[in-house]
Amino acid sequence: MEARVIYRPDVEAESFIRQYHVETRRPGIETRLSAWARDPVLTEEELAYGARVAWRNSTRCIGRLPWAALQVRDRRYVTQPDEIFTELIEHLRMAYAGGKIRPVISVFGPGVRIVNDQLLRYAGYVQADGTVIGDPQNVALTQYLQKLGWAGGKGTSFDLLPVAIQSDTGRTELFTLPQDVTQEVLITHPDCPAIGDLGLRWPALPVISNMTLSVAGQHMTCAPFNGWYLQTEIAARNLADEHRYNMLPAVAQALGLDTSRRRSLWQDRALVELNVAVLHSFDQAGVRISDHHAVTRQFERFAAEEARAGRRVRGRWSWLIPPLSPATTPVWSRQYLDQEITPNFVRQTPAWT
Ligand code: HEM
Ligand code: NRG
Repeated sequence: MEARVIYRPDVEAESFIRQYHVETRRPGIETRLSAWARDPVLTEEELAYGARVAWRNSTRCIGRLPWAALQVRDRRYVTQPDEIFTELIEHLRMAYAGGKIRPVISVFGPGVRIVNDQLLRYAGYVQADGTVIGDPQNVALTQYLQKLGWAGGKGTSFDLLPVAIQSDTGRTELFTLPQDVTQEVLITHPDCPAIGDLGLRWPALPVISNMTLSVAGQHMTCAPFNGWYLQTEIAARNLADEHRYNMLPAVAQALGLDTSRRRSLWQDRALVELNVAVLHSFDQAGVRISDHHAVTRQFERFAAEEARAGRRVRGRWSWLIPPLSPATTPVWSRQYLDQEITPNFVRQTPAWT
């Protein structure tokens, strides 16, 4: 059974409870619906299934094949920032698993949110001349954290930011993650040492912490989740984009390419080698990472499994194709229904706007 685009919480709740019972072949729909009318609280099993379906419904995610294996930590009874922070540390440990990264979501109680868009983010410091040291994408977040009292880091290009947790009193508290849960991978190239000399690095885990989990008409604003990285996210965007770390000129120089004319395709050649370097580095470090050829074939399997279950695959094609060699992947020649349904993850407006 499929969910529909609906907005009334009671309708959404009934729709989800029916979907849960049908998809998991559980009897007793009507009994559960009347119990819900008296006490509209998701059971642990319903919440876990709702979070998994929210991932399954994420139109911009190419990594959805293992949606049913998402580990769900029901922490709805936790609402205090210091207790949430302790749980975040435990989340990171469980998710990293010595490099064998596992997809995990922690669902916290009402009235709280995490200010940071991800748990592991690098500061972006604006210099007097307007240039940025660090990640230009995180300038506003960095300034907001400084306003909240963060003294700033060492001033390197890769200073991890503290985590800000906002409670329903409006108070925001800052926490620094211990080093044993903030693993990073140093980037080296299998046969170009000069690329390793650039000193590039990236966090092992993407932990998205600013999306609301919406299940059965309920909105869980503090529900950080993680999977593992796809190398193009780091190598073709974060380290490569002109408005991010803008490393292609330095990589091209390390490779000894002719950068005097774009027509030499130095940017394209540097881009491929940076992607080779990121995959090589994560593999060497024993940290799980996908590549765009494997993940797009896994997505084909996901689409086939969804079709077999009688469900339409929703997707936003422009997000699903990789930013490197997209036409070499099977997703290139597919079309998907670009439509949002619940359960799902919904973006929040930043705390500083
Ligand atoms: C987006 C890969 C796990 C939910 C994405 C994107 C990629 C990706 C490449 C596009 C990001 C971008 O262009 O900035 C993966 C891989 C996973 C994984 C390789 C490995 C298991 C998950 C999990 C969830 C999830 C566990 C939730 C439970 C989402 C959502 C987006 C997304 C909601 C859209 C984010 C946004 O709008 O900014 N994923 N993902 N993904 N993914 Fe996944
Ligand atoms: N592009 C972002 C991360 C977005 C989500 N990607 C994942 N999600 N792989 C970046 O930090 O580069 N996930 O849950 O695994």
